[in-house]
Amino acid sequence: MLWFGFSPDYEGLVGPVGAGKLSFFNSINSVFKGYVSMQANTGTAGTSLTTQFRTYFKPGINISHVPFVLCDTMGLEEGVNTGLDVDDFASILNGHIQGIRRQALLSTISGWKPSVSSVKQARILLVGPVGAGKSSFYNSINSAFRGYVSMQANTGTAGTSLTTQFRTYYIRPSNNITHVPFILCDTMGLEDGVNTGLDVDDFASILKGHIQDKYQFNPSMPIQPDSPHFNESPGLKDKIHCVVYVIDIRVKLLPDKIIEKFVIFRKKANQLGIPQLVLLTKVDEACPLVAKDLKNVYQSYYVNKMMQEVSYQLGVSLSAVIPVKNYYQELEIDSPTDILLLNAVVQMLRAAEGYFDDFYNPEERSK
Ligand SMILES: Nc1nc2c(ncn2[C@@H]2O[C@H](COP(=O)(O)OP(=O)(O)OP(=O)(O)O)[C@@H](O)[C@H]2O)c(=O)[nH]1
Ligand SMILES: [Mg+2]
Repeated sequence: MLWFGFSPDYEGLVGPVGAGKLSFFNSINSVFKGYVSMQANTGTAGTSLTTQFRTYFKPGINISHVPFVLCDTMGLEEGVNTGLDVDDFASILNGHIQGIRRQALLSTISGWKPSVSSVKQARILLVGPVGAGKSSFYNSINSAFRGYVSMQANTGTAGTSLTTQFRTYYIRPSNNITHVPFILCDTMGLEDGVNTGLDVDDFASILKGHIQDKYQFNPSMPIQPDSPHFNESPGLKDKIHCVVYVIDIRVKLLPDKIIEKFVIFRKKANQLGIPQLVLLTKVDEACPLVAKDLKNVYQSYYVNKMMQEVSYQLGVSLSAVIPVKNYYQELEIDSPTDILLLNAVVQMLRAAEGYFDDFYNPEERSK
């Protein structure tokens, strides 16, 4: 049996039929679980019993993060056109077989923790124009973690913002993931008029951790300190650690009034030292190439042009602009969508890490 280690996150098992690749996975899994586990099918069948490419990782009871993924393949056979093919082998190495990338991203996210011990989860704030896809992004991330499409937050189009409350959404740990190290905060949409949509004072209060879950926004008046949803003395864990501006890729030119609001928001977030990213949603509707196959997203001229446009309009670097497609009508999750969504979360956690670095104190390091 050959053992290929090709990144800290993945280990690939490749070898002749019946060499013991799956039994090896079962054995490693048993060591982690503390009892003998036979999750993967093993046995002898003449030709390879494993006919699928599979990725496995599972934290045990006392272990919250397993820092590798075991990837199992079909057995090698002597003949031509039998057993694992050399082209498929190359595709696996290059990460083209989607399961690996998705599992690796999930593993990276679940293994992440803030470098400040008093904070267990990064608070990520979603802001952006009405209908940009803020609530859908939460639903989509929740779906990617659950493994099926979930539509917990209300989404849709209503002229003015459908979301009128401040919501802090936790993602429930599932079978493979024991800890989800971030919280997504959803807000009312931005509108171009005065006294409509999310107000800049409320935005500043959210950043500082003053506004609590389920606060009902009032566009004509910001939150008052006597509100039951006002937290007078927020800790570091209640503050926002990363701001994400959510923008619909199909909007070629943002209205001037929205740009003006973004400029004020950016200034506030900069003053508080909070990293900021841009999420470009609805890439599935950006151009026919991407509509046909989401994997073409970084090859699309139109997507790239819009990424540059938004980076220029909002004054953020191009590397801070992340394209995604949300789940909005699908009944099942799919790997290319999950990969873009989970990659966006990884970028957000890396940005939040920069925020925590400012509070880094070797004495108070996260254990
Ligand atoms: N094609 C496509 N449609 C999307 C995508 N994301 C969201 N939508 C649609 O866009 C509409 C608005 O999405 P929401 O998630 O409600 O937008 P929001 O930013 O929360 O809007 P407000 O709460 O009103 O400010 C919904 O009808 C979604 O179905 C996407 O990635 N692709
Ligand atoms: Mg919403």
